[in-house]
Amino acid sequence: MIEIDGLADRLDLAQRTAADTPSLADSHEIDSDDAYRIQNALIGRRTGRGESIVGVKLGFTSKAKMAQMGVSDVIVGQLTDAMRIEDGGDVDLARFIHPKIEPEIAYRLARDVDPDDPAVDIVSCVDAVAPAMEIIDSRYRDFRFTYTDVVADNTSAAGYVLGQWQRMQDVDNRAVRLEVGSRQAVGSTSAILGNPVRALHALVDMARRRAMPLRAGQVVLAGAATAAVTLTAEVAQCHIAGLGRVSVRGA
Ligand code: OOG
Repeated sequence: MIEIDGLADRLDLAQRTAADTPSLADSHEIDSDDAYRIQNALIGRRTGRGESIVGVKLGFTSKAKMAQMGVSDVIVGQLTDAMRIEDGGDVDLARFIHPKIEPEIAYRLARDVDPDDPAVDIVSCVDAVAPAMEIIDSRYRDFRFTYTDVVADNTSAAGYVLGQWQRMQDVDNRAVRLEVGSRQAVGSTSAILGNPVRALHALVDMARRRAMPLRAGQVVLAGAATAAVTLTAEVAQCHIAGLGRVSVRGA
């Protein structure tokens, strides 16, 4: 039997104290179901402290990310209100262990989505799309983890920032540029599963398998379009052609 609560406590403490922890896989045999149970227990600790769930995020939806991290299957994590950073705002780097930042597309759900309904059309439930960035901060030592480790660790989710919402539209094949100080990563939105809209379909699939509710008003981060860049005490900004720009400043 895996100690779901004990492992969730270990990851929760690592996040709250910004102190890394060894990979769970070094000492435990964890399967995907256990990993999502640990993730839910971890989120339960956050909601128990008054945070609310405001959305979901997908990970490993691009080849660049799969190659960077050596993992090759889509994962899903949960976003809470405490992870939100205002566009143009400062982000205190001392909160994190070894933060990185990624350029993303965000979708907004205008209606609840029932993943068990075989006729569900998630795209028709989305009313807006925005340029976004996600801060990831693996709680594992040296950012080294297995697939089940990263799922248990809420897919490294640590922070997110949203630009201006735009009407829902096809955002395939848009140039993406992430700059952190003088470092940059460039790519295209089509790096996200061939078209970021596919991330929405992948999400319905995951939500069905994991009994994960998808509610009106929630944000969906579709996954990084490029490899992640280390976040330092500089301005990080992301530009997506036709959608606009979003920024934060590491402080
Ligand atoms: C896991 C999170 C990956 C993405 O967009 O692919 C992710 C990690 O690399 O630590 O969020």
